[in-house]
Amino acid sequence: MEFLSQAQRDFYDDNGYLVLEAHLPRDIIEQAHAEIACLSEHAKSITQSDDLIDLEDSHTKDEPRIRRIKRPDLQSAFFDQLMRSDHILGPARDLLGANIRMHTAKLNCKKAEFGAPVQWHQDFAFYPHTNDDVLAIGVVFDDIGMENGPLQVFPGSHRGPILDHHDNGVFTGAVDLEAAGLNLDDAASLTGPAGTITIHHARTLHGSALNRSERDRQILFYEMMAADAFPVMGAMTKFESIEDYDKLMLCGETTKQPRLENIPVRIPQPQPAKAGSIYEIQSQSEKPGYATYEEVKETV
Ligand SMILES: O=C(O)CCC(=O)C(=O)O
Repeated sequence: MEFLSQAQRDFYDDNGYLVLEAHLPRDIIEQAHAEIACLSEHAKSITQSDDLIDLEDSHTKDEPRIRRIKRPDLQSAFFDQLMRSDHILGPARDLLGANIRMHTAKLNCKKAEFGAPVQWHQDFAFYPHTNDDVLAIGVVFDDIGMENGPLQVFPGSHRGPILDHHDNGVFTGAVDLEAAGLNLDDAASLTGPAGTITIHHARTLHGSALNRSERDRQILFYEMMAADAFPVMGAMTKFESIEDYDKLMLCGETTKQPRLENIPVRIPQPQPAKAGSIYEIQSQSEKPGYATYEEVKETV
């Protein structure tokens, strides 16, 4: 083990998630906030989500409301370097081995006063792979408590099935907890101060509520996998060619030999009419889930 203790590794194996409190130094958090402010400027010039930014439904140019900064690693050298640093790859190597490829990166802003929920889902339902050495590392840039929409996970769900993420025969990326026999009270809430990192397995069922508080909850998710995990046909993994796929390597050696494991998989197809960010995909789900701003705005 390079960074994690055996107890932390065992906890991750048993529960499908791990929290490393106050893992990043203060100066990185301060710099991250400055970068986010810079990348957010673009929202003032757009009225619809584009390749750089996903907007809340309530967004206007005068009152910009950013839901997600897309591919912060491509928009900012700082976020690219952070992804490649030992702060992130140290724990990742302990869980995935020496050879790691990135999947994607996204900064979910969940801004104060009604940053959107992310409905319950398993990442593996969006991007099934030949083995499940696949995870997401969340870098927490604001203090997170119960009031500002912490990431919530069902411990041990990474060992269970891939649940139904379809509505009316179309992939809509959300799970109905009750239909799955689950109770919200059994979920763990991943709270902690700015600088904390969360790690969740791609099969772990997770989501997060509307941010009803006056404090932002910004988390940057770096998704990655063992280099020998290859996407199964129909997965929402994007790359143009095998050469491009190899450019996604974060450390170690690439391979052309997928490791095949006997794991549960579902195919996220057909895609819904509005394919885009998870927020757009899940907006087409009819399943019950976390309350949205549209549902609560009359009461606040
Ligand atoms: O922002 C969150 O709380 C959850 C993020 C997530 O699961 C996703 O973007 O796929």
